[in-house]
Amino acid sequence: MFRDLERIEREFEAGLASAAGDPGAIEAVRVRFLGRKGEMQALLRRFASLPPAEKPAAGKALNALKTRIETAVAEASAAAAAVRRRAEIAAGGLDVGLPARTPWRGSLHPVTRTRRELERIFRDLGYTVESGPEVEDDFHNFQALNLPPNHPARDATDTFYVEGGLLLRTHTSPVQIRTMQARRPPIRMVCPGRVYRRDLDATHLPMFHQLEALVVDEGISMADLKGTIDALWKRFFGDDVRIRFRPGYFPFVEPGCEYDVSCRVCGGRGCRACKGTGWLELGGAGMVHPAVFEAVGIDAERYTGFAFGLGIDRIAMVRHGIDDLRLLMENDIRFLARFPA
Ligand code: 2NM
Repeated sequence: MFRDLERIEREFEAGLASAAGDPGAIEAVRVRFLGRKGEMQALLRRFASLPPAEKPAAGKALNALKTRIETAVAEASAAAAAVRRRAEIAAGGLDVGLPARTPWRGSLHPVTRTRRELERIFRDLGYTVESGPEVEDDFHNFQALNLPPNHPARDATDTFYVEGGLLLRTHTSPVQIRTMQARRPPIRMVCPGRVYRRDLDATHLPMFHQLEALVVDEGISMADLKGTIDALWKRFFGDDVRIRFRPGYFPFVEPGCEYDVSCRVCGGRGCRACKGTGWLELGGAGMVHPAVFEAVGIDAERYTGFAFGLGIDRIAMVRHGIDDLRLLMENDIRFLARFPA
């Protein structure tokens, strides 16, 4: 028995030494000595049939050898694993420089970004940014803007009316009326905000975003209007943009016009975005009607002014190449995440 123990220990030491560094060979050594059909199991079976007097000493030696083998196998496995890991790193197979996953950051809505960009341009030009109520009265939304009592825009099929004879503003112009009532010229202001109309189809939503500009002072002319619109869109789209003005009618201006910018998608050659015309319609403009000044108590003999408007949602779509208005309102995070920062 004891001679066998010594022989097995020698064979184990020799086997483990030749397996060093090779995890597969070390496992084979473990199975050969500690496995169910291994050398130690064979010794244990023989131990059971020893005479009782020999058992204590033999058991002690058997346990010592088993512990010795288990410890040595564990150490050899750990050493082999460490050697292999160092070799993998040296070979470049394990990229310890791989960047961590970046955290989700969130971003501003394209309409918010466009509104802020426009506000920045107007602030730089010396304008104030004003706001006012979205639930308005008839005077500020229609009457002061020279819309007669029977004007179709006042119809309940076009305007949302709420309790108490109030309504949801159909443009941001009532903010300009309120500002002219509260302050004397010179006035240079813009008012961005939500407006509401009873529309719903592929190109119209019942709520959208407008920005209107108003300048009132002595000697303001149509030339100031054209120069300002030109400066705005050159700053927003770049110096290569071209602008054109067409006659247009709005009750609150005289003369009135609509204005277009050369298509940002095709450069003016004609494409789907501009319906082949090479021009994008951006808004209306004009010289403030004397009846508007009269409604707010500004002397129309002394002062003149210009005003113009634009749709922020439409500008955001042109700016970011978005082809469906509904994408701006669904707040689908997969869409919004495409506009970082
Ligand atoms: C537009 C187009 C033309 C406009 C005029 C006024 C006011 F209050 F001064 F009379 N506010 N907004 C105006 C003029 C708005 O947007 C299509």
